[in-house]
Amino acid sequence: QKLELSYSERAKLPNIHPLASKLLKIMEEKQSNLCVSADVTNSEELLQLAESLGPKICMLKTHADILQDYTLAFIQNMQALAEKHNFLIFEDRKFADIGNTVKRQYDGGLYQISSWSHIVNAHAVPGPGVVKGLSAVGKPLGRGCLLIAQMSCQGTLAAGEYTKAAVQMAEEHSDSVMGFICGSKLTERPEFIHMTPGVQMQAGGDLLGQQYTTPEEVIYSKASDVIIVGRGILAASDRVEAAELYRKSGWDAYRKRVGQ
Ligand code: 5FU
Repeated sequence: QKLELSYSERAKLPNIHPLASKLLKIMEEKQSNLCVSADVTNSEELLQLAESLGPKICMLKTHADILQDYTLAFIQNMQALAEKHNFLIFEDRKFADIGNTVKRQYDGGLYQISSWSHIVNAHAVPGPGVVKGLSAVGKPLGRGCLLIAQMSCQGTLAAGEYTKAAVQMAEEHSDSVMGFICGSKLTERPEFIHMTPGVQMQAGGDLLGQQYTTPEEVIYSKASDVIIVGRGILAASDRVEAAELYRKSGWDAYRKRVGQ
């Protein structure tokens, strides 16, 4: 069996996106391929999560538009915690409009996402314009973008030929696209980061079509790079303990995959 490059070897590849390189270094350093999906509605609670789980994660994923009390002051505290605990912030905004509109949604409005989020994602459905629009804002700021090539939910249309087209779009815009939201590894190019939502310790789902796979399955069997975990951690009675379980499970699966 041919063993894969480690996260730290990939971080040094000559053509890697700078932010992908930074992420891989953080992952190796913190021994964590865990991204927590901090889907809470109160900004104080979000800051507490970032403070307590910060040491265990490589990335924190937000949905700024589910917060009931979003302010730019709060987001500055969030940035400070990302610095302190060395993790990246990923606003799961799922941009999906023409280039000119996503550009304005990315740097404007109430949220001013480009000013604080290291990484954002986009649907491939508009075609390359969406990537170009995001890149016009994000590139000068050193930001990165993920394309949604697959989704975790039942009946998703992001499959088959659509997924292939999304991968091709990423490969043609690798100066701004650093990876994918996906269920499994989609390209042999080790510069791209694969990130997978729909992860819990036990396979299953929720009442609205979400489908769960385990960290071991995602990282070892499907060869993805990062597990994204929301309710698996948020609904636990001890969130720090739960995050540690996911971190360890994801990291053990990675070590098994690269033969370390
Ligand atoms: F692109 C996707 C996807 O395909 N599935 C997802 O679940 C994004 N997500 C997000 O990951 C979703 O919006 C939630 O924020 C998170 C999963 O949360 P869970 O509580 O672990 O199900």
